[in-house]
Amino acid sequence: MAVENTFTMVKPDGVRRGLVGEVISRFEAKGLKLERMRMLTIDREMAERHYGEHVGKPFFENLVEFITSGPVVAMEWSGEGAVAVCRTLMGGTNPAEAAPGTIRGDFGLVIDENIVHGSDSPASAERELGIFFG
Ligand code: IDP
Ligand code: MG
Repeated sequence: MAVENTFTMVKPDGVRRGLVGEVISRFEAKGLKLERMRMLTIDREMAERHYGEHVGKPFFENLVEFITSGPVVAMEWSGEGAVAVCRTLMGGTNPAEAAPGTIRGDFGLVIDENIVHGSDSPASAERELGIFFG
């Protein structure tokens, strides 16, 4: 395993609920290093770029509506195997099924509002870091 950089984001529901500190604390406690952080509100064009793989899926319109509904906190983290480690700490996509002890498992209930985003591969991380920090 090598040192990787990955992209994560506290989504608008997580910001609204005051979970930014909780998410950062969990990543920091694991030993990951916060490299860059930025608060912004995503517009439709940026949402379509970020979620390009989901264009045309039945939930896509809802997803764009949701992700543009308020500010997000975008972050870059580094560490050994950071991409997979962040995904593990986040838990499964559907919070109703995500394991207790994970961010989604502990704080979420429905798939539409699952608190955090994390890149799913080093290639996605590079692409997404380019969108948010390029
Ligand atoms: P991930 O966030 O765990 O990587 P993806 O499959 O990449 O999951 O989906 C991106 C986001 O789209 C999810 O985090 C969730 O917010 C939303 N999403 C995915 N599948 C569904 C669905 O079946 N219904 C509603 N929203 C969904
Ligand atoms: Mg994904």
